[in-house]
Amino acid sequence: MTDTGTTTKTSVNKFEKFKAEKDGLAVKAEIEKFAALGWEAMDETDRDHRLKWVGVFFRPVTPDKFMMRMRMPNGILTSDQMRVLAEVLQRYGDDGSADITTRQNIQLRGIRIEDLPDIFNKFHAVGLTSVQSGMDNVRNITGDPVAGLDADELFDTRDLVQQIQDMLTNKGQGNPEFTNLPRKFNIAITGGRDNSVHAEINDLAFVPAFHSALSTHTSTSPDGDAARTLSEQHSALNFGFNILVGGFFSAKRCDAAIPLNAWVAPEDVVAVCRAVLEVFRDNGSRANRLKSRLMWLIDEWGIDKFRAEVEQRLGKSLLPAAPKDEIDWEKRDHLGIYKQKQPGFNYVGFHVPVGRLYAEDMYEIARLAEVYGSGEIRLTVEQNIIIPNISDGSLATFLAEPLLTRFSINPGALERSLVSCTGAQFCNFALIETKNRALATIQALEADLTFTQPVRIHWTGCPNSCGQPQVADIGLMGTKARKNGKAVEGVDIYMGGKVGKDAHLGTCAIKGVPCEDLQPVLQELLIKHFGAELKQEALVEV
Ligand code: SRM
Ligand code: SF4
Repeated sequence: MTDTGTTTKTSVNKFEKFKAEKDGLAVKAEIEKFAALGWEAMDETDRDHRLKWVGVFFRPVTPDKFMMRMRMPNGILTSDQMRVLAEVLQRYGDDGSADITTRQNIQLRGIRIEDLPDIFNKFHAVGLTSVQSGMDNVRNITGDPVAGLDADELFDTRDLVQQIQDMLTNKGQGNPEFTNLPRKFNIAITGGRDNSVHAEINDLAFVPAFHSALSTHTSTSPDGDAARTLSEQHSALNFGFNILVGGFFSAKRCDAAIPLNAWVAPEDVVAVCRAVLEVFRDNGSRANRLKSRLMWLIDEWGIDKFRAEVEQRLGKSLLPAAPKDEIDWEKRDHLGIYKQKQPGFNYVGFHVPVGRLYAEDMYEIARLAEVYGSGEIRLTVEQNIIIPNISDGSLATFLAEPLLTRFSINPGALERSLVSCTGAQFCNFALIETKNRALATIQALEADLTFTQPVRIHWTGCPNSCGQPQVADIGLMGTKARKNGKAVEGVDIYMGGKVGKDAHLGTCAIKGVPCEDLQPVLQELLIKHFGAELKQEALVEV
């Protein structure tokens, strides 16, 4: 699934070799040259790997059409930015499409290498960046999608997420300090109560927690007094974050993040991110890419040593974690109409089937955000969209907009929670086609069954788990199955994933179900475990 590039246990892998020869970010200065050369004449390592440092992904499935992965801090963009993304896609006609990703982000498809200089100029003009969004970099930083809108939130994460991105990317220009990590790295930060970001599946996550022990804490660091001063500035509230580390999915191993046993005030979050990344950058394994994610380093050192190294980089000791975090709500999906904390205003979440968008949809979303809201658009990790700041007075007209008949604010019980990775249409790791199959499957199930609750079904095309099957009620992971002695497209079925408060990962419950036999298997699981019932018409057919 994953090209490990491993040579021997002690030597560095092939990815490390090409990174040492030339830093990935170096391609930023060569875009004009690549555009003139064309994809076929380019150096293959630049094309297939280094271009990912500027968010440009060679797709072997469609070699002349690249994918571009943006950065959308906290999943927020403006209508102007959405329009520019639409404009880029529009020139590719039927070849151009976009996907909302499982990290609150947007990917564009159909991109031709000769257009890159123009595309980067357009991005720059509206403050968009795609830098450091692939390969051994920190991915899009996720935050609560209703940050600043939700009356029950404990902290508005928007500014912190932007600050972390600015630190990592030198305000979108690219930052060589963090362009050669041993492997990819995920960061999430939430100030809401429902763990909307899936904190547990990030290498580094910050979850809200009040600390009562600030006044009694004795710092052991040499400059403990300085630390105390900063923390005490915040002690009027004692609000901050407990830190989780090491969560990740990979083909070899999946683990939920574990507590660092550390609490941090909001003003120290950026410095903690920097410290953790420096420790990972300088100590993470560069031998075997299957064992390079942060958790492997934590395993090797133990959590106490890891924490001590982070504190050393930080230059002060961290307070112990608050005894309890404030994630005490079930996860919300934000679809529908909700009052904002700003009186007289609402946010409306609508469902984008499997996250797929086309240029005309994006223009329309930008228009709706401007006409009815403040021009702001938000994305969720469920691959859906929220338009905030719609006044009470304009809500009814907004809800009558034709786009909402396709992108429903109240979709069916399976449709509303459906998530899917890219799959075989564009991804060469895929073992199965996902997005179209995911939609067809739930449409057939919804036709035959009635539901009393939404059921979260996640599809992922291979064990890399981009579609997060382990967080789902029912997770479907592409595999090769056998039927009548032949290899056919199939899935392993995961069950038991729990999100929101007390989140935990699901595990594989049934292996190797051929996709063509999946429908009755899912129907049975939905009836047995999720209270679904056969409709009268379906009973008659049986
Ligand atoms: Fe992913 C690699 C798509 C979220 C784990 N992922 C890939 C590549 C780049 C492989 C490739 O070159 O084809 C896929 C690009 C396909 C394409 O054309 O779109 C890809 N990953 C995606 C997206 C688009 C899935 C989606 O449809 O939403 C998500 C983009 C997020 C973003 O905006 O940055 C995406 N990937 C994830 C997640 C979920 C998450 O972050 O919550 C995971 C599991 C969590 C994690 O990383 O711990 C994930 N992707 C992987 C892995 C396995 C990593 C590992 O340690 O082994 C790979 C393979 C690799 O890195 O070697 C991978
Ligand atoms: Fe591609 Fe999906 Fe596998 Fe990720 S999980 S690598 S998007 S097929």
